[in-house]
Amino acid sequence: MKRILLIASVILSNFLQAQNFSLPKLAYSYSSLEPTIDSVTMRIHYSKHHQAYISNLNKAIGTSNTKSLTEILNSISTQSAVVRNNAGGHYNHTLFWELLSPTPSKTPSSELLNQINKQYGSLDSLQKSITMVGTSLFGSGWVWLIVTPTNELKITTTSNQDNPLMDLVVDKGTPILAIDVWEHAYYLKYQNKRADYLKNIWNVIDWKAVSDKYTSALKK
Ligand code: MN3
Repeated sequence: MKRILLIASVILSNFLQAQNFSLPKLAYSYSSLEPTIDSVTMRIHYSKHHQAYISNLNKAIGTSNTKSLTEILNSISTQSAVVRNNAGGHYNHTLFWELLSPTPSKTPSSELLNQINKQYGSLDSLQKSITMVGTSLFGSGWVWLIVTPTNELKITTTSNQDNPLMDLVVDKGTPILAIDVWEHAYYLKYQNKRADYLKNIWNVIDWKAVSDKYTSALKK
């Protein structure tokens, strides 16, 4: 009987620990986004910065956490600053990696393109607006394209590692495009020239990935 209880408690504790977080696999190599994003930046950004957010998040939430990352973000106002920074850091980077590709599709789905044309005139003008907004964001943060609760597109920014899923941000919605504008994302190659990084990043943004996120955001 004792043995059965022990086995049951081990199984249960493994189940409860299932919500500790780990680094997602990259779908490409560190060097494959060259020359837009250099290999050293990719390696440090992914294996050091992103890993640090995950390690700090796991440490802060403890082994008894059963909430998903989205659940944590949706109620982030009830969490500590450490959880806010690191849960945001984990979510934001996971999304960012998924949107980059060495062989990106350069055209959105017709569904997304129609909405872009309706609201921004053209894909080119949307990209220019995102570049401009990201360039003028003061300090460290992210520029987003989100789907609002009324299914409109909106370009927004957040500071530090905040994101549009957090209950305490002004512009809430489902992110379909995320661009990291922290200096660690571009400084080795672009130094202080954030605008050049943002102009070039479109070379590796995969509009197929953005479009897929748009379709699932609409279903929510
Ligand atoms: Mn980063």
